[in-house]
Amino acid sequence: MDRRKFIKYTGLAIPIATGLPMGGALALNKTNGDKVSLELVTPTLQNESADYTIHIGTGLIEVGPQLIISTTTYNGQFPGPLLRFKEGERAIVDIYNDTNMPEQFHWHGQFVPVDVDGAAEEGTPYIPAHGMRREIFIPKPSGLRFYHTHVTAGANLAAGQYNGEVGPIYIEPKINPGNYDREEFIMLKEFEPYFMRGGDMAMDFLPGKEIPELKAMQEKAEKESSGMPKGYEVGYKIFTVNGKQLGHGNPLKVKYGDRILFHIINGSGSEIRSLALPGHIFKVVALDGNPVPNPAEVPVLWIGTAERISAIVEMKHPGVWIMGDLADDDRGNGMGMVVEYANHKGKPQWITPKPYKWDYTIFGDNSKTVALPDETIEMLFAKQQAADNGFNRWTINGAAFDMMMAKPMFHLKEGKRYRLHMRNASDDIHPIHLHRHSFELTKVAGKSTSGIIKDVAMLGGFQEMDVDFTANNPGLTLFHCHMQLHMDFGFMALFNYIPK
Ligand SMILES: [Cu+2]
Repeated sequence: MDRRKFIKYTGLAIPIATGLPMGGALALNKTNGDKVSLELVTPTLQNESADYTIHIGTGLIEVGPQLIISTTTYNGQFPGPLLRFKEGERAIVDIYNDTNMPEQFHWHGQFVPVDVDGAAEEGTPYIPAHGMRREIFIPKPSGLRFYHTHVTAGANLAAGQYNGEVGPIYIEPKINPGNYDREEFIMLKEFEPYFMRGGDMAMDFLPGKEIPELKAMQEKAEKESSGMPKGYEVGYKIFTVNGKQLGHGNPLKVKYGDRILFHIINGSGSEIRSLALPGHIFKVVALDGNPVPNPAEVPVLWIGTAERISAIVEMKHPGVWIMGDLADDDRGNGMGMVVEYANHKGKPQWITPKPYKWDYTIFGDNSKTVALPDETIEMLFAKQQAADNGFNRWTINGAAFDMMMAKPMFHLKEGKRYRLHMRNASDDIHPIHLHRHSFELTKVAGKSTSGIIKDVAMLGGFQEMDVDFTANNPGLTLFHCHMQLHMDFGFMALFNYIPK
């Protein structure tokens, strides 16, 4: 580390450190959210080496036969390298930005301080173009997490999460139930984006009925803007699993009776994905890396942008199969991988599964009544069709997020429990995401549930959802739809912590 960078780092740490009482060392061992920033001050030797080094840069990746694309990657590969951490054990990661643009490196789903989180809206410093940052933090909670860029792309399809800046993280739990033979990490990702008018994404796989009042709101807005064309949406030409189109990657070789734990990440900038493996079922054991109260078996997975699913598949249907997306076009353009049983050869088979509704609550404990929160925060999401240079503008409680002002809209008191009562007055599905905290699903499409802990959840068109969380990680906290196109055009809000 050069002298200037070292000073920058200690410049951050010293004021906190000098404020520590003599007994502060005890606090360093605590891993509850509110003590996390103290961990930053643990002395690091100037020459202490990093656990991982990441280089952000433009590179070429081979996604198909004779098909090489240029995109921004981590360490020249897609997906970025798998980072394994141990829960609660301090980690050091050096991030070098070898591009010409400032970068944000977001630790998605972790309880980290603002300085590390990787969101400029919260105040995380940028990693300067051709500069670096050393980040020191306590990885948590355990389970499947991931990292991705967090810069605004706007109308630039070469920026943000439209490119290859996504990689998996696994934080080893202190106790591992280990009821499987091996793990496979699966990253779903599209490339070669383009703009089109109107979308083609499946919208009918979530349960629940549309709420007439919410539908009427959109219809009223549409009437007021009649004559406007539909806003731009993003489509893709290339679809990959772990950076390879179907048939180009190595087949997943399995034996009869293998129990494989799939860790699946939707690394898309804007798409919702589905996944099926003909003749097999998925036993969902964790959502967004967090074990579910009721591991249930399902024929199909639906995974919103930035969601993760950990599911065990018992290999009991010999053959050569395609594990792929239900959308024929997307699978045809690469969204799938071959699963090949030992001693079986031939053309991989695909069988379209029956339509299946994706209901989060089947994984929950639906017998308990969740305690009332200290406060309920009302949120209404709406679309202003093509209102921003042909792009849809998105609002939360009537306001599109203003990147320049970055003014907190919602206020939290540390230790209190909050319910977000979210209502979607648009026909789009929104994978909503809260930074630096996890939330518990408490009501989805009219059904109460408990015990499902997530950091992203899909809110259906004209539907409602309640999620509860405890304000236990002070500092600015970003809330947004995880679709790049929605968050960049208004669908964001900041929470701040205020004195009790
Ligand atoms: Cu959205």
